[in-house]
Amino acid sequence: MDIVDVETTPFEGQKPGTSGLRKKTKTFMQPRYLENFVECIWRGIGGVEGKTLVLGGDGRYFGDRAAQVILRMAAASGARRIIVGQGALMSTPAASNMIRKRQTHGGIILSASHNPGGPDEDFGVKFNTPNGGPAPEEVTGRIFEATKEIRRYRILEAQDVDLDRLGTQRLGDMEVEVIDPVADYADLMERLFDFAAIREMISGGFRLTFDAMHAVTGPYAREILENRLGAAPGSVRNAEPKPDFGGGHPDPNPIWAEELVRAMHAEDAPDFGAASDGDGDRNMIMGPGMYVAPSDSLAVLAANAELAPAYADGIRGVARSMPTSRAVDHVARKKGLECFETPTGWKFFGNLLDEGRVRLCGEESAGTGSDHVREKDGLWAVLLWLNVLAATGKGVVELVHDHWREYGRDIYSRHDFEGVESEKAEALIDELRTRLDGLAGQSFAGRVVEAADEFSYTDPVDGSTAAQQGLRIYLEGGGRIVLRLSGTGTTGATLRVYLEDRTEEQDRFGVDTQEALGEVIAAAHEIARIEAHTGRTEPDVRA
Ligand code: VG1
Ligand code: CO
Repeated sequence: MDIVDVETTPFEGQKPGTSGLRKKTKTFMQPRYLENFVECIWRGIGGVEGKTLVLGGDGRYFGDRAAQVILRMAAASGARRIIVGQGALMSTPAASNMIRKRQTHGGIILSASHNPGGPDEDFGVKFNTPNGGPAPEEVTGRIFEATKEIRRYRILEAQDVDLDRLGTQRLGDMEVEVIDPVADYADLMERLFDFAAIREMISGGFRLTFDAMHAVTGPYAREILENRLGAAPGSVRNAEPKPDFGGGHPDPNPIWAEELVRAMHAEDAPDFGAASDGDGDRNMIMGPGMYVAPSDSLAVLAANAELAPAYADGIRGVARSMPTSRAVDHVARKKGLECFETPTGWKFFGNLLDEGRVRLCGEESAGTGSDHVREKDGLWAVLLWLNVLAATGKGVVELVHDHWREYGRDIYSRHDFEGVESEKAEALIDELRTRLDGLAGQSFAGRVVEAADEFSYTDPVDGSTAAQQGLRIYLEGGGRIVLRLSGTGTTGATLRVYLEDRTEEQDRFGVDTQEALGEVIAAAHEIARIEAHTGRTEPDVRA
């Protein structure tokens, strides 16, 4: 087996976004594109010689090929060992767990998460650091700098490694350890939660359905929900990971998880419904006839986490991304917990979790997690919900309504305008930025602006800063509008408009979210001049 140095030239735009480098699959499949980026990961982390890394992915098209390339490149650059999930599969939270458990130097996850997969869709590469979390901006910055200068990379000429065969093989001087990607993760879940109580609830007739959306969580959910917790066979739907996710978007929101939504609105709806995304780090929670907004889910979990064994001694503090609703803040205030507001993206929770300042975190985009790993974790959220339901004996709807009665309701929705021309989306943000200072006191669609600013963040642990993280407009009466551009898309720009209003009136708890937010939505359109800039009047997704 020969090590070859291949000459290359830089590709433009290999800048990791909110969560890794995401591009069209065909972009990644161009000769040298993936190789350049991987070589730059090695350079960004100070080389890979003698190191042990974890490698996994969400099973999307090209993941198996990319895994072979990464193995040959790691072997050529002197890595000691790669721990890889069988079939190159491993969910993002399971990879985070494996990185921590085996005390490796980090890991690579091949995923574009909730983006669709296939030759004409998206692919992605994420690097996670030794704490199991997404690389912070300092590291991704070094990787990006390297992509601008790269002139050669190193790769081994060799046959494919058999990634279906469990056990350790050699590739050149490197060890490739193929592991069952599910077992360790399932064991971890069993240590965190009261499986006996959940099993008893299920055997007592509690029915659940979990939609894996043909993505990576299928095998995990089958093992945990059906095998270990006794849910009826078939409770996990779309459980077979497919390279194109069965043609769908593996994004657990009411638009893309429509099959689950239908099941949960049927007359004989199960007691609990959930879905997860491509790489298994997101969750959507439903009760019979009810979609639980992720921001509410975070607040409900923060209020009840102590009911699960892992959190019985308290959760110390909580953190939410800035656009996430302030529902969890009310819980924190009442329980005397520290509460942090961070920029979008899980990497910003890492330091707070490492320092033990917070134990629970969440994002409005259906990501919830804790200090058990350093990624958001879809099945973890499902299991914490089940643990809380088992411990309280309440149903989902009752639990949420009780929560609103105690803490008030933060009515919340996110509107996405997808595929907007980048220049137009940027112009909208730039223009609004210049008007922010003058907004206070003005009235739009009947709502008065109380304050407006642009969010920037200083990490309380290491003092690093992140500027321009979204425009915030606070309305009198507790409403809020946030605007930012997505950092995970691959075509044009996605404008995200986050809408929120607050009510403590019990008779408004049952109202339809979009209806209740009518004024705030109208104010957002007026303030940001969405139609004038983008030509759009309606969003593509209301989450
Ligand atoms: C989106 C979400 C963000 C999430 C990120 C990665 O980012 O808004 O909350 O952390 O995706 O999630 P953006 O920049 O498009 O708004 V995942 O499940 O892709 O790892
Ligand atoms: Co994801």
